[in-house]
Amino acid sequence: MNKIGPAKIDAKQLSQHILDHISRSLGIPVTEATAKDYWEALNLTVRDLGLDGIRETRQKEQDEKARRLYYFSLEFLIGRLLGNNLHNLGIYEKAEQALRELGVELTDVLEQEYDPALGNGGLGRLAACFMDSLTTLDKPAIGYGINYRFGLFRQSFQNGRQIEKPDSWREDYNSWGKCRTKRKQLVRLYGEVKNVNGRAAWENTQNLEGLPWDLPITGYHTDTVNTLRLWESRPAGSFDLDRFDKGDYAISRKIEVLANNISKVLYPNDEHPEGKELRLIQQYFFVACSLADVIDRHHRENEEGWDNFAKKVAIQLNDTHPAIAVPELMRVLMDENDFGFLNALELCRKVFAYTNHTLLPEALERWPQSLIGRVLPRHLQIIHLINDYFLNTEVEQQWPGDNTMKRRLSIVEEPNDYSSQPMIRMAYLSVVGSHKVNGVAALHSKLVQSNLFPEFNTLWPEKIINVTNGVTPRRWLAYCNPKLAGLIDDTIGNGWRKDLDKLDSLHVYADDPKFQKKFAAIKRENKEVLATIIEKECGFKVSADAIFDVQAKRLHEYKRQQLSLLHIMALYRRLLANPETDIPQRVFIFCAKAAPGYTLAKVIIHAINKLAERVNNDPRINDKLKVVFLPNYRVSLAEKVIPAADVSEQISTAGFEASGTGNMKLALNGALTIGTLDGANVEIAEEVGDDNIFIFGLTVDEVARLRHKGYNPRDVYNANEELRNILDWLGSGDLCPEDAHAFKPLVHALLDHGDYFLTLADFAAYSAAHDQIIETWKDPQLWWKKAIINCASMGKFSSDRSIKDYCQMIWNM
Ligand code: 26Q
Repeated sequence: MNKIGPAKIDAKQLSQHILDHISRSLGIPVTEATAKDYWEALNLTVRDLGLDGIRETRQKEQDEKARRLYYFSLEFLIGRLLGNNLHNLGIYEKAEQALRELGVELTDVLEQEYDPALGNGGLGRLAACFMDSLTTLDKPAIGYGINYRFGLFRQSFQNGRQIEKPDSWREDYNSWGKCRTKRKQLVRLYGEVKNVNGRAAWENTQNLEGLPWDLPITGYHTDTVNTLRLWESRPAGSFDLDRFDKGDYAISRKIEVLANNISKVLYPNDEHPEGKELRLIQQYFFVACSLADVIDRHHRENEEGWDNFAKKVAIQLNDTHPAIAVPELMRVLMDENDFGFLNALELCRKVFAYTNHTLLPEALERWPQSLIGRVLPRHLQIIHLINDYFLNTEVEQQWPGDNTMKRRLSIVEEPNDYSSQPMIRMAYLSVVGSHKVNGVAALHSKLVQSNLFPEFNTLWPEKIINVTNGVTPRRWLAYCNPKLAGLIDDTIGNGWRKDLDKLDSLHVYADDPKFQKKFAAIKRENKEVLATIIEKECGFKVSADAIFDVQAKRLHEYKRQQLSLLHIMALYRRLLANPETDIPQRVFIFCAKAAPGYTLAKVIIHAINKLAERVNNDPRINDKLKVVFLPNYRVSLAEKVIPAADVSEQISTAGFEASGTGNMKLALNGALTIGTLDGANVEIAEEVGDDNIFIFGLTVDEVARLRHKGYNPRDVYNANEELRNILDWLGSGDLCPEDAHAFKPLVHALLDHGDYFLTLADFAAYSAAHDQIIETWKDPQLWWKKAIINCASMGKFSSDRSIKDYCQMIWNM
């Protein structure tokens, strides 16, 4: 297509491009084009604009020679792209007009797009928000990840139980990304390390290749276009092997099968990540391709070669999933480029930084040493080199002769009660190989310093820092809630899209009855839209007059969906006991996928669904209470649920939720939070003020004290009659007569296995907080005032602010 920048393109030209793509790219007569075909044609048009933008951005960057950020992440939960891209490029209305002239509605066309589920949840979505912000702030950045053939499973329910189906999102998708065959990379696995003239040579490897797929990342009202480069694995074709040692080039059947499988499926975030060989290979595959690509590009763009590598390259490791990048860069430097060990380590420590997203000890990645030794023999050697230097020089200097400290800090964990073989601690490898380590909310970072890595924090007091997460206001307000965005534009102008602190000036309208009325009316319209979706998905009606209480996040015991379950059971019983009580109608809306192997999480889903069935069909409670479990939570569903929420449930056990980002999106859209002092809730409370949030439950310190004292859930059970009745009911089989034992594991976890997440301990406080919500709801002026204050106070939680923090404190950009 002829190059015309998005700013100058008009509706006529757009429709011409669409028609061209229908006949030439899709090869069908326009008369036969379906909505899906129009989507594809418009998407190709926008992709062309984006690819032009990438080229121009690269040229500009080369002229300016700035440092570039490379975001290494196994997940990018990007959501649907077309509508967002049209908005960013400022051609949404033009596209609307162009399609209308062709007799098609843009909104229908946008609904045709498959929502790619290339991530599990928060960590993956954060990566996507960060790409949006980097681009909007004109920061040179490339995101690197995997082009999975199957994203996170599709969820449905059968008799209330979760069913998983493969998410084959790329099938009949012609315009997804642009394959850059020229930039393919060779990846080696297995083999052995030989000493050739005093140099390590990794030989007899099994080889495959990585093909890059590029996706243009547009920013809001800027010409900058960044790249998301996702790798697909395939058997090695004809490759120029001169660059490599003469590895055995015969492609065995086994490596061919492996090569076809590496990028096949996204791993779900399991309760206990098992050391699966394919997952390790996946991690190495994408790291090896990405690093080689970074290095190739650097040498293309810089005559100085390695001399200014660290000045030009910043790599962010999104959790430990890409941690193998540390020994991989060491290997390239030492074995392929004549670097000595110390110089190589020094360079790594200038380039890498690591973000930690979890405090759950069992969620920290550890790989059996024997597995790494077999798959990546040279990397295991290098890990040992790093560890030896770290322990014998750096730790020794700080704690001379202290072997306990060396054992505690070792990257290699010796066999112990939990594992019979040495394990490689990927988090320690990441800390040792990086110049900065960050947590994702103030409280979390403090706990990373004091509980997770206290010795590292003593050794390197400047290394562990905080960068509080954020969300992009373009997708999570402007795009998903156009009516509220419009009201805000009309009231304070549209500058908030690029500077979310501007929302602050909405505070003066919090008490304004006219503004409140408009704000409330928009919320109601959004609730009507969601009610229609609920009816379609679940087959029953809910009233938009009810309080929409939303808990949307992955299912995990620490997030405590089971606490809501118990509370709703209590509400239902109270209603049955007093059917005439004058309380507002409530709809509890759950969205959550459980990892397929996480049995108890699935029991909780099953129990919520069975309770919903009972409550929703009981005429005695006069529709006062409804329970909805929307299947298959994903970005495009979040875009409908979040604008419609009145109440945001953020009720994790204090000290377990690193940050949360749904909490930010919901408050930004005017929901009031009921939450514990955990993760970013603490900072949300600081911003909105204690009067405008419903905080309840044990704090981190109280949790520690209670555990220390000895917590016995039976004591709570015995002391609280209502709770006793509920748990007995849950265990009785009454909610699930066809399988009376179905919920026993949950009751056991709560009563007999110590209630590790302190659900019962927080039950009464949670219930009391809900009572306050009810009281507030009864006073609409008060409610809408608080809702407006919530929205107005979210400036801090823009991912633009997060990215500026990273640029300043970590990336030096
Ligand atoms: C690990 C090994 C094997 C297979 C899968 C995994 C795996 C995959 C995904 C482990 C963890 C994840 C995802 C974690 C995650 O989403 N964490 C969330 O990150 C958000 C962004 O920082 C925080 O807001 C949340 O608090 C945190 O739970």
